[in-house]
Amino acid sequence: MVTRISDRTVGLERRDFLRLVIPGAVSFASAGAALIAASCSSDRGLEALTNRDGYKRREEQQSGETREIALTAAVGEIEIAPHGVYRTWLYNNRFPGPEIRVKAGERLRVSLKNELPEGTTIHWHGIPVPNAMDGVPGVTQELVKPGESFEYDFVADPAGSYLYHSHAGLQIDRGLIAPLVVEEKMPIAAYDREYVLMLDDFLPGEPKPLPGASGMMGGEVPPYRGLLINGRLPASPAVFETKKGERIRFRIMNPSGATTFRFGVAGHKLSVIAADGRPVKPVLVDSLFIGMGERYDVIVEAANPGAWTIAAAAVEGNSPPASAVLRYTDAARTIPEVNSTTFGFEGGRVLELADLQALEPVEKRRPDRTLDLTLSGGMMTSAWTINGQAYPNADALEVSEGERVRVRMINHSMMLHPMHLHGHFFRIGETLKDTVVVPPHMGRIDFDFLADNPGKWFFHCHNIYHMESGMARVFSYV
Ligand SMILES: [Cu+2]
Repeated sequence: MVTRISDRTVGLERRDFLRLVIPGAVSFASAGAALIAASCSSDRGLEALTNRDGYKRREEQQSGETREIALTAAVGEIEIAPHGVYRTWLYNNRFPGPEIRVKAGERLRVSLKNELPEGTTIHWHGIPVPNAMDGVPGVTQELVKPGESFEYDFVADPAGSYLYHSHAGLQIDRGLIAPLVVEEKMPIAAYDREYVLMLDDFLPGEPKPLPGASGMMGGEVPPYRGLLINGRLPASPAVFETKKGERIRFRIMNPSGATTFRFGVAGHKLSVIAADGRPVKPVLVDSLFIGMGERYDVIVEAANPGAWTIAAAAVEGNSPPASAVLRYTDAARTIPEVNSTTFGFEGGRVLELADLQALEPVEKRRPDRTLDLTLSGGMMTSAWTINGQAYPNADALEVSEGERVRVRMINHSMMLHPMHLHGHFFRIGETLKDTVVVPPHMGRIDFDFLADNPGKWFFHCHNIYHMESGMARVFSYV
């Protein structure tokens, strides 16, 4: 069965996605024995990157100023051209929310004031914060009620591309999403200018839980009205300027509610330099897949003057691709001619997980504990489950401090699941990430993490509709 899953001009089919993603996953699983055999005695690696000694250690790691930031979550209006003006929920009346940008080691004190009609929280996606700062209602804090405030306080470390967003219910699909950039003290690559690209799906009005599906897709997709880059539909695209000879760093982030994208820049290659904030050995590709919650940093060499489409096409669902424009300052035209060849998705090299090799040392010691997790749901039921249980009616995943935990996931459903672990980076293959897409139809992904940041850590599918319907657990070690 081959299902057409996105705009025809992109020519991406589910079959292609499976082919591209599964080989990497299989090689990680089968490489397990070799990894154990090759385990070394060094503990640097993960420990150097993660929050081994908890909050006290991180306080000591503050090496810069303290930044005080005020965020108000409130009802506001956004214009989504050409559709019109919508009332939605926003941080500081901006969509996407205001970028927070700090240097590694700076302390962030963010005061959140809730002027929404419902409770909310903020999660600092990807940063191994102290547990009490993690922003998961019912797990690490109570909902911040309407009219109340909460202060988040943590050291922004390590450097990388992150997100911040609401972790209450389906509020991500209201507009409560924003980029969080922690700049390196020493840049991981040379570049002349930088742009942040927020890939999103556009849902007017109130997000509602989805019913179970009985159709071929094995799961519902919300009634999105289009796909966005930096809050703009293709009819009114964001334009990113460059000059011939420049190197551009794009921080590509996917804070969307339920959309995995294939991303590319027509006429240009992408040199991938970081995955989920962690620097990797540069890999030159033509396009990449980015699931909900994932981030990739890429360098694009501006060597092909003109105006070019930056495209992000949905892997599931039927919305036409999101797009923006890369425009050389002396280009005659502002808007590229859109046709089937301008996306650059035909053929070419697509980033695979197995291509990613961390620049930092990664620990490969034998795990102390292995957990097998089966991801299911979507057929004849609205529940999405892990080992048959739908959160919050689900057991905690018990681990102990200091353990190396291996998580082996298999996806019995027909939709992909971007699984996100709070509070830690995990090792997958030769790299470190915090979110990884488990492919549909028996896709397998294994990862290892070091239980070095005590607390109750949410682990969940970052498709918020799956999360809200049960695909979540809590790793607990306190
Ligand atoms: Cu999911």
